[in-house]
Amino acid sequence: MKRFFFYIILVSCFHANGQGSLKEVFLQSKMDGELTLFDGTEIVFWGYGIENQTTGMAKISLPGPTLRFDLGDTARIQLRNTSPEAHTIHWHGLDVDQANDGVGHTSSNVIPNALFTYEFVCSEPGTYMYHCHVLTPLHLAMGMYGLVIVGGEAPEQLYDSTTKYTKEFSFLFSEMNLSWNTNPLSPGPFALYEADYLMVNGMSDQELEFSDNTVVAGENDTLAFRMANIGYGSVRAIFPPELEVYAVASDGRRIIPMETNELEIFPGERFDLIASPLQAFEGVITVDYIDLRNNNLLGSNDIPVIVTSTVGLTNETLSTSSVYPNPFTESVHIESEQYPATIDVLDNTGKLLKRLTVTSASEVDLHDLAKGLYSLRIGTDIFKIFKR
Ligand SMILES: [Cu+2]
Repeated sequence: MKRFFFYIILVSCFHANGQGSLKEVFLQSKMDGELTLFDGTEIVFWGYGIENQTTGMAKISLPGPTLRFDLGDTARIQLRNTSPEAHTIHWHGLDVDQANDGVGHTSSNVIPNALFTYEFVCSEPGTYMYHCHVLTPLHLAMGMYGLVIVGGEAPEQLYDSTTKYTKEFSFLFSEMNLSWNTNPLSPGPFALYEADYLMVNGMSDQELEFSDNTVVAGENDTLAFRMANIGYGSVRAIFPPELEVYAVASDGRRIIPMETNELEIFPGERFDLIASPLQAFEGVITVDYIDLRNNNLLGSNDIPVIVTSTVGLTNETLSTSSVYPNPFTESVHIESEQYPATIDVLDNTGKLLKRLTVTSASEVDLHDLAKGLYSLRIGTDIFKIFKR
């Protein structure tokens, strides 16, 4: 009897693709988002948020939460529509069947107060998107989108062992039309759409500086960039010369690795990239937004890139001082070659912010510093440190 049940379980596992597990996500669609843009403009947005299973509440974000699955997982997404209009989730680029595809007029609209369950097997690694497919131009521009990531064959692999990385960064490019967001119930002709705000993960301009979207890495790291464009214009990512960048996949499928320093990403496209720093440096990935109706440059965003030197952190023959973790959030652990040691904390312009003396290896509290890049001077050693 026992053996019989074991057999049944085995069969049902294989049915769900053999290796993966069931991963459930509880989302709500709502139309009550409020956001202050980088220039102080206040807007309303619509979107998706994770439903708290204790309180039943959800708070939506722009973009929506990134949904992450392992290869082979069965993804089960429960969408509860707590807004006054119908919505769906379309799984952009994922291999799902018609009933789960979230195109309102060919599968199912999720009407107000309804709960709809989407289910599919994550059969291919890669970077995908999700968005509402009801009155798509408007609902999408109002903020109803997010990223879906399906992990590779093993952790820290985009696809397989040829696409290993040590740090991963995701960038979802989008736009926002101010008049639609101010007056979404009478947006006017869709053809008159204008991209007034250009975004990276929902942020623009100076918001990107020292945000969680900053690329912070050591010079020995291998970086994975997942880039996706959900805007109506195309996006051109221009990489700093100190990064060697290869596109390894397009739209969730492997391509012959292509070295790139400027990558154009059209609406709906995704690219997976592997980047290796050639040296320690500070620079930016410039993102240009292009209006496809006339090829005009609409504007740009800069994603900061800070690659710190690992000399002194790992190579004990060069220095016996060390500072970790880097990046840090509250405090850093400091070890010096000799004690007592004077430690200077300098800002990015070289201005002395703090001086302290330690008599042994110490945990130094730096919680009062703002997010950003600093220098730590310990004797003759200088460390670039980054506060998240
Ligand atoms: Cu919608």
